[in-house]
Amino acid sequence: MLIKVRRGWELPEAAATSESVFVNRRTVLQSLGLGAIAASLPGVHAARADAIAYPFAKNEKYTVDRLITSEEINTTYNNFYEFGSQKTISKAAQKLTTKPWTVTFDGLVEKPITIDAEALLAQMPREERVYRHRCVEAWSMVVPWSGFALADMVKFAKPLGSAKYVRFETFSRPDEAPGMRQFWYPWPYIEGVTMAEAMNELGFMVTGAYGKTLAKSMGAPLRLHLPWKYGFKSIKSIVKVSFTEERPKTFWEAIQSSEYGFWANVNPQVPHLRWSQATERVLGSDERVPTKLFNGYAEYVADLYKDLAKERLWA
Ligand SMILES: Nc1nc2c(c(=O)[nH]1)N[C@H]1C(S)=C(S)[C@@H](COP(=O)(O)O)O[C@H]1N2
Ligand SMILES: [Mo]
Repeated sequence: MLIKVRRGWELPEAAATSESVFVNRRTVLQSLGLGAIAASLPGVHAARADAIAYPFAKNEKYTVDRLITSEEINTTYNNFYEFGSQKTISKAAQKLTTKPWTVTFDGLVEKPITIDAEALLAQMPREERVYRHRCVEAWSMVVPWSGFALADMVKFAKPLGSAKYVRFETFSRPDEAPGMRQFWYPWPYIEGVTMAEAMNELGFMVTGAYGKTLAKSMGAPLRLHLPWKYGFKSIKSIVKVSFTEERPKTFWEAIQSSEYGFWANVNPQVPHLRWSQATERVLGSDERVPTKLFNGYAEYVADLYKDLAKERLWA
């Protein structure tokens, strides 16, 4: 068996990654068995669904000219209303049972599918991507996500030509998630994108971060990340993906549609009712930096919106 150490895991990482992440990654590598390394190489699929090993090979196409936010901050400063409306839900989130976990694909598809989350991961081309992550509350992070392209998952689901939107749904477990007992919220958490947005190369299904399985507070075992949109679009702990003809009504739209629209693309020139979006607080530093149009991803996504000028594309 040929064991090849991929440059993407190591050398370029030293330049872009904070010290703690770099050290952690090396430790993970050292603790991997040979089979585990083979399983994480692109194109080599593990025979058993539970044999998927981290880290995944880094996709060097997506780089960010800022330091990666520390794992400590990312796992303990969260928005996850199922566990409470404060940032400090990390401990409460440990109650979530993430194994076994199934995901259902339904609606306008050739045939509905329910599949174990790990079996799904085993079938997808796996990679690591470093993305900017920008909340509408005007804080931001840089996160090394692991997972697979949303577009690949859409192809796996085999949607019909009549599908116009993808609707995502989070688990419903008030017994494990105390925030869900707050009946005035429109549970479960719902998000959605157009088919064109879902097929854009940037959309990413996240199963891990920092070279290992995703922390529960960050939306294990499977969440979405759309780096050009405000963070609330990036729905966590997904159990259902439906293809629809009608635009899904999202969780935040149901709460306050005047503040949280369907599109929610990052735009520094369009303030939210409560927060200016011109600059952002970089978590883990004293810095406040200018926010970029589409969060810095305009070259990838601006075309998606060129015929939609009459829509409320921002905030
Ligand atoms: N199911 C679910 N998904 C969610 C949320 C939530 O409360 N519940 N919060 C959203 C918001 S507002 C943001 S900013 C991001 C936060 O992700 P993070 O905690 O990993 O930074 O998750 C989004 N996804
Ligand atoms: Mo957010």
